[in-house]
Amino acid sequence: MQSTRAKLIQLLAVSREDYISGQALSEQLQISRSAIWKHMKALETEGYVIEAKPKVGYRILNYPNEMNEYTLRRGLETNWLAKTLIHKPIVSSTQDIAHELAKKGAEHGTIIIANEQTKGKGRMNRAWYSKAGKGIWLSMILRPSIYPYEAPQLTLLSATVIADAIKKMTNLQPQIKWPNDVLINGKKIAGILTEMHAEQDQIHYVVIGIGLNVNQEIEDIPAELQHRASSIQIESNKICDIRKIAQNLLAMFEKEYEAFIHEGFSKVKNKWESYGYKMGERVWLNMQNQRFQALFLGIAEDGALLMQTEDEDIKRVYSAEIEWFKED
Ligand code: BT5
Repeated sequence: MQSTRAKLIQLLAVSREDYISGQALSEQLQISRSAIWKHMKALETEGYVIEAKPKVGYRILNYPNEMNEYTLRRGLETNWLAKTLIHKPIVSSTQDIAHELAKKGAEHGTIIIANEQTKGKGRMNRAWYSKAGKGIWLSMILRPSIYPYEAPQLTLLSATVIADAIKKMTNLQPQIKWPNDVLINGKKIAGILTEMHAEQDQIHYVVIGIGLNVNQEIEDIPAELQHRASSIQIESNKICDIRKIAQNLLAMFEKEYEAFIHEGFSKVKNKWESYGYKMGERVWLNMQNQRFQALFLGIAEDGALLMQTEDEDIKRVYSAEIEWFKED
């Protein structure tokens, strides 16, 4: 059951720039006009800026830095992405909800976003810390017409979109650590988890999970991660509007996803390389029980890492443990 307050916000959000009369609100919510006025005052203490025009009605001039379906939708510039948008205050993992919905036939572009995750997931069952109200924790359901082997390219695409959004909205310089981490000043601030349900040559659906640390302070980050994880606020010293970043992220993702589907991976590859962490540097690789140094040249057309070994051989690396943070 939606609370009266939530219904009130919804009615005001739907009428957007137009005023909605106290009479209409009182009829639709079945409460008195003085009760409406009290709710409006309460909303103002929550950070909403409400204009009350005598004899005309009410409208919301500004929303607080709070995420819900209405605040997220307002000002969201997408065509199909987030047409179905589900916001939850608290979930175990947005990935799990996305999988359940996708199995039941949820449409391409469905977004599940939460304020807090109690069991956020990284790759290989690692934990992803998702403190309430401090970041963007979202999953998108996509049904792309690509082959399953091309799906990892969507991870690389997502990383470039996160980096672009950070660059656009802050004065920070993001970098992407292959394959799925976005770093600022060498510390991880975002991670991507791409999971899919597919057959040999057909994708049923992909769920892309994005976790982006926005307003954590250092004490919000678990002690054991503080030396390698960070947030936009820690790095920029500014509190950011999480909702605006989420909206930008979605609008930019939609555009780049369409370009990728129609034009292929090469633009993503170039963009990715412009952000590539340690590109042009030597890194240590552990592969097939061997440890060797190689020069990180960039990524291939299929998203693999291009590594040049001591004997000048160029290897395509799809999975290897890379010692990104080792200096020698
Ligand atoms: C990732 O995994 O980086 C993918 C993270 C995806 C999270 C999103 S949030 C929305 C959606 N719903 C979910 O349940 N998941 C997705 P991986 O590369 O395996 O990195 C995981 C590692 O990052 C952990 O083992 C920690 O070392 C570190 N880590 C955990 N939480 C972090 C955080 N909030 N910020 C930075 N690093 C973190």
